[in-house]
Amino acid sequence: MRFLLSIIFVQILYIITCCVATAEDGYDLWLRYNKITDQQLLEHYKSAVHRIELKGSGPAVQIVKEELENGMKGLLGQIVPVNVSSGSSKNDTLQNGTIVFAIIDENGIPFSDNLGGGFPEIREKSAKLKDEGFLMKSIEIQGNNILLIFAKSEAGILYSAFHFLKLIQTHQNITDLSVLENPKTDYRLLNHWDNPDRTVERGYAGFSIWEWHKLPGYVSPRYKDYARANASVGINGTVLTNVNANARVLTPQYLGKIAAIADVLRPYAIKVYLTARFSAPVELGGLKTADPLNKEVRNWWKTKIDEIYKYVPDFGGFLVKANSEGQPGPQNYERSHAEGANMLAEALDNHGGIVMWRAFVYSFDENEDRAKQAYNEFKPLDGKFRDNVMVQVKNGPIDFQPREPFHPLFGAMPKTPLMMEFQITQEYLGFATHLVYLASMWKECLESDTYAKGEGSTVATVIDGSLYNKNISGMAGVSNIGADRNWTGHPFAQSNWYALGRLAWDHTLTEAEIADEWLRMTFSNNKDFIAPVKEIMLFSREASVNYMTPLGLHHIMGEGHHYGPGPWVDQAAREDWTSVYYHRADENGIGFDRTKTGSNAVSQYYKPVEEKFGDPGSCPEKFLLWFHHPDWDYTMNSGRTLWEELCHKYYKGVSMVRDMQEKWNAAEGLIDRERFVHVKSLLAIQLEEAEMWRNACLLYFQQFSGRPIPKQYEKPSGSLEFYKKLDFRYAPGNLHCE
Ligand code: BDP
Repeated sequence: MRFLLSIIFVQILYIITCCVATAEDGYDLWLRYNKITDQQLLEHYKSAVHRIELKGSGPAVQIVKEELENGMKGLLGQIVPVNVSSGSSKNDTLQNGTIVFAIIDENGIPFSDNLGGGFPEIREKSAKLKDEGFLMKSIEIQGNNILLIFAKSEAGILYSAFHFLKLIQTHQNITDLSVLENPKTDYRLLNHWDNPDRTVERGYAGFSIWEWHKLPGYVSPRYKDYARANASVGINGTVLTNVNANARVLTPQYLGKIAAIADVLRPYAIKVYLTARFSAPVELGGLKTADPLNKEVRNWWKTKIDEIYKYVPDFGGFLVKANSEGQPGPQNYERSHAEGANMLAEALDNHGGIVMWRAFVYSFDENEDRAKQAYNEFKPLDGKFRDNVMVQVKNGPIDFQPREPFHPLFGAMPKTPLMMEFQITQEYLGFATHLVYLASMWKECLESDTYAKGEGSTVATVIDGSLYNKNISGMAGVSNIGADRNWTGHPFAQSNWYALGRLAWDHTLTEAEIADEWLRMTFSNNKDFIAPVKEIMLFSREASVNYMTPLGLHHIMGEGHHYGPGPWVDQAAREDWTSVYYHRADENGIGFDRTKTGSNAVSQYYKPVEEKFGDPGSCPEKFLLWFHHPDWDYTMNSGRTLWEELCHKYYKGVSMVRDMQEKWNAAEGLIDRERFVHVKSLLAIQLEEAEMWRNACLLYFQQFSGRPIPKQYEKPSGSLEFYKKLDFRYAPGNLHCE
């Protein structure tokens, strides 16, 4: 009887463990190594991966071993031994089903001509390998199938391991591989807008993951999982602190904490960067000035930077927001952005560090169209920056709006490496409540043709350094990560973190390819799930543009917190923080005239882009109200009037959310209940808020158009007054609310 009871007990325990193990809370992101359920496939992988030889040494090699062992155990449900050895192995016997990961040194490939027909191709490809890249080649020797994976560095072997695991996670062929991967940009960074008190500027997934008050005594295990996730998508740097910088992070008290984080990230090939408050020499050093040409100031920074490197020997460098939105900068001392950047860059250069100097500037005194100011400020400085400075430019000329034309600085500074700044956190795209897949937006920008050197001078070619032969290149994303259990709040917001890494690695990937691999790894390989849900992702951004800011409208959100609609905002600390400044709706029409008759911002683009944007007839309708102020009866391509088209777009946006809901509901049962229900609830909120955006904006603009909302559409449920009274002041991420 006792025996029977103990069997029952063990069985109950087993059931409980299984349930707990399968509960999905999103913490594992796309690194879920769940066992493959398709038996045939499982057998196939089991025979293809018999044993793993890992050749090399260093901390990343240990990580690769751990990751591969865990991965195989999870995916295949069996232990695959990973045998680590260093040095070359010309005499190795390569059995069937052996996977060889090897860091190749200056002596080249550690196997001689013992590689069957694959050898010439391997030699040729390995010559093209860059530092962080990797090469995969399936070969057959005497009937034995072997997969060789080579890299030149620990980072490369790390990336190759995640790539290999991804192939199995996404059910790809691994027996006939010929892959050469090199990253397209050098600096692939997250920018955390995190403060020392753990609030996150524009953060919607809880407090900052950096537990400053407990560091360095307690180092959260979460940092390692963060590093893993980033390394798995090729992110190799992270700026830990907010661009609205706090000088205290540069004090020894904080440097000790930063060193502890850097120690966790280092083996994952991730460098740590900080934001530098320009006035730090005054605030911390007690100097009377922070003038970048002042000797004492220069010395202060040099000493400070030397000190940082004592704590973090591979410190990456600084990200700087200067003379923007009240931040101090070189212009306080009548010096240029270049003079400011160069002072820091010179001191960092001794240690191999870089400066990322932000071009997001607009002045308090300037009475110029805000969209033009960064270009006016930075273009004349082309050629004036040191080699280890990159100018970091937001994708569009205003501020991460749901849709903006590309920033005119791209292509306009041939002598300066320009780094891309995308925003992963959805400040203007429904926070962590709306499902909006941002890769579509980023690709739209990357593929825009600047015509800087004629046709084909896309933004991507500026960013990856190929257009003007730059030595360094980079892409950054403003992080959407917080202390929420699932990291990003919305389960689908994880896809935006993932996509940033993937596009920084390879901007030629399509948004569909990225969505596909992310869905497979994060949810399921079931095609009945993938096909409709991928569709949701791919049209989600257009849906959000439609229900928020169609036809080129921009910056019409609530003031301060930026949540929900606020086209009526006409009072703010400055004119260009109001909505009316941007939409300019009146009885005649709507939109910001940025042609010759207006601010002439179009003149900042190269021909023929200038002409295309400058003429309402050729301007893509998605940018019409960005560049023009057509009248309400202006005829659109559809034959509708502008007012009708505006109504059409807003209603279309809402119906697209309904479509998202329908498709999602059909996925019930195909994935875990937890995340299914979570997304379903958020989609219901998204629908409500899409309706709120539509109703509020149309009722507001109708005051000017004086035209009815066409009969075929449902009537707005609330009045304009109702929407105006909604108060979102406590929406998260707004650190300046009363
Ligand atoms: C805006 C944000 C503000 C940031 C600023 C920036 O509203 O919180 O500090 O951008 O990028 O989008 O510096």
